[in-house]
Amino acid sequence: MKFVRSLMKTAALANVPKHIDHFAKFSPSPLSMKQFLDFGTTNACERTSFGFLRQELPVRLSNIMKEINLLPDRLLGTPSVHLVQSWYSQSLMEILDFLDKNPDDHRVLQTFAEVLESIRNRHNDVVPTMAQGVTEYKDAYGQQDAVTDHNIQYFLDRFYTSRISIRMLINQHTLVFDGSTNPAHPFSIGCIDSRCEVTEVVRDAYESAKMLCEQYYMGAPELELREMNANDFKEPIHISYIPSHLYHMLFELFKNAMRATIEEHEASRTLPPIEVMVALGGEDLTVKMSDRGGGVPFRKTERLFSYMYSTAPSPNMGDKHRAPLAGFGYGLPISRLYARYFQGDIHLYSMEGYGTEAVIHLKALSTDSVERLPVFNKTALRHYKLSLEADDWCVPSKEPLDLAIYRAAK
Ligand code: P4A
Repeated sequence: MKFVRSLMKTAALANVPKHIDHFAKFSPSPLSMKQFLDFGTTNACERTSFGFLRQELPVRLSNIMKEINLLPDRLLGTPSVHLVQSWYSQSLMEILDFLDKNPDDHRVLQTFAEVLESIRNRHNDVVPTMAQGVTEYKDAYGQQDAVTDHNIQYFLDRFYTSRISIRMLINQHTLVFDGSTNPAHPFSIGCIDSRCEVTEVVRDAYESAKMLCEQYYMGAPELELREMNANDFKEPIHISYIPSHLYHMLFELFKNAMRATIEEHEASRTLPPIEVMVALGGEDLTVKMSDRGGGVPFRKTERLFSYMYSTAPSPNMGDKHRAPLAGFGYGLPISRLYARYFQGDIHLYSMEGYGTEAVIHLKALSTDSVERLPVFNKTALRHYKLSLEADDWCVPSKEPLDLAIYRAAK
């Protein structure tokens, strides 16, 4: 019986490419924060959510699976990437199973929620596993050329964004419809907090980073936190947002700021504080974190967001054996994806010799916070077809030009 079932699974998986081709023809449908909120409150209907997800999840999965297939053969051929691909195929097939199921049957809805949870768990280690593939590729072929570097950056940005969005859909469905409400968080709708107090998240992230920092070094810089709510001077700033996403970004930035501050001021007895300013206007919510950690040269700031330059987190090692505050995992690139996912961004302004300002820009309005999703189309395809052609900017030569060669012959 077990044999027959595994045989049937294998046969079903043989059809995966056909399903991928079909669902990748559709563009993903981005949702706004407001739609997520309405869906979790006024329009909460599990049948509707089921109907949406059994179409939308295959579309999002298939769109990104098309792009995995376009990776360089030497990366596509690594065991890590194969493993990730097999997870995606398996999850796609499990959702397609529900296409002919009746939404009015509550057992169907129950199983669907369970399947979504097991899919989420299956994909828990996608980031370190993919990173492992990139490491294997780097070790085998050395630090690559600028084109490969660009292609891997392009792919992983899209791939991880897609994953963030799929997990967001799964989390909303399973949390909103699990039948329980959390009295401690009356404004929570799934993983969204419709009144997310930004300075509270700043303080939480600071405290966790401070704990790590004190474990590793002997102290930690203080926090100086200010806020400016231009819409209502007396109210603390709150927006509709996913607190865990904001926490992730802030925690990462605090770790970097602390590390830079401590290493820059090792010799002296006092540490300059980390200053955080939170501002709310009509359109933007901005968080600026300033440190006096000495900064990095402008030429190198781009590398802080590069997957190829980062020492990737390893799936076996996890975070346990790494030095705390090691940074340079995928922390910064992925933090920027969280910001961009709802139309925000993260910018780093470093002044070498002084310090760094990290700025998180987010949309203040739930109608402006719309998912930013990759779509597989001809334009995306062209990015992978970029080859090693000559650059259209001159390469500065290290050798001084010998102007004597232009001297007119007598
Ligand atoms: N100066 N400034 C930063 C770093 C240095 C910095 C730094 C040496 C570099 C790598 C790193 C952590 C810190 C900062 C704030 C930032 C980013 C970089 O947000 O002060 O490990 C990844």
